[in-house]
Amino acid sequence: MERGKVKKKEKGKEPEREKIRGRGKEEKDKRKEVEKGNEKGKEEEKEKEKEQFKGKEEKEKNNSALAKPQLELPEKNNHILVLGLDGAGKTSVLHSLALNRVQHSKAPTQGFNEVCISTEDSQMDFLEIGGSEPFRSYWETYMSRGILLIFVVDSADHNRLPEAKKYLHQLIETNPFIPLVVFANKQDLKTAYHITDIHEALALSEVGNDRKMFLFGTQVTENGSEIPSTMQDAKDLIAHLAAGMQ
Ligand SMILES: Nc1nc2c(ncn2[C@@H]2O[C@H](COP(=O)(O)OP(=O)(O)O)[C@@H](O)[C@H]2O)c(=O)[nH]1
Ligand SMILES: [Mg+2]
Repeated sequence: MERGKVKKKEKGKEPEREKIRGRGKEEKDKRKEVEKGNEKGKEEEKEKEKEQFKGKEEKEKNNSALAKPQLELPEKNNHILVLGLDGAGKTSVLHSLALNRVQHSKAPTQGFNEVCISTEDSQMDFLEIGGSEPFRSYWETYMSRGILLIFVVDSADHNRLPEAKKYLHQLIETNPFIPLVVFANKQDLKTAYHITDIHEALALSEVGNDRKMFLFGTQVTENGSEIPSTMQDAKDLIAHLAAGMQ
């Protein structure tokens, strides 16, 4: 496993913003912007109601079949891809990285979730693709255009680790050089596997000698608290890797 030496930035120095564009049919108007600070209250309540309603609609739609959903597909290249099985914590991790504050996701991602993180000296365009069955068919499509793969696993979901491993290896086979950053998430849970076990369960020693690979133990715990230092380190590393791939 390779560890990158990345200069640590001063936390909280530059204001960061993220833009989130839900791309599912129902998600278009869902979330426009997540910003640090106060713009909560009433707006948030309204959004919550909307989300609940949309979630219901999506559920009904998806129950009918596992067919490819009708989605507006992101066209941009050079994305940092955020993939992994549903429920692993992709959205939570991504939003926490964007805000430097823990932010639990409120609903499963139905389709695409684009998040742009701008810092003083760089801009990173993340693309999360929903991890449930109907959306996995899009993963490979975006692999060839991605510059970095962040693969998130639920370290406590032991039963699904073989499935996660299968998808991960299928994905990286399609792009032999894309750097890989694995987040062994939910380390706060008592039953979570340690990162050395995750390394083994995902057969990370087999990802190829020509590929840069990094593994982080992550956790998204109390809403609003500062992200753990490992997540800050991961964010710095991702910025460094992404800059090298542009
Ligand atoms: N305990 C714990 N729960 C988490 C963590 N990360 C995410 N979750 C929860 O796991 C569920 C799925 O998270 P989400 O980010 O939507 O997963 P996604 O489907 O991969 O995007 C949500 O209820 C989150 O609050 C974590 O590190 N620890
Ligand atoms: Mg999600």
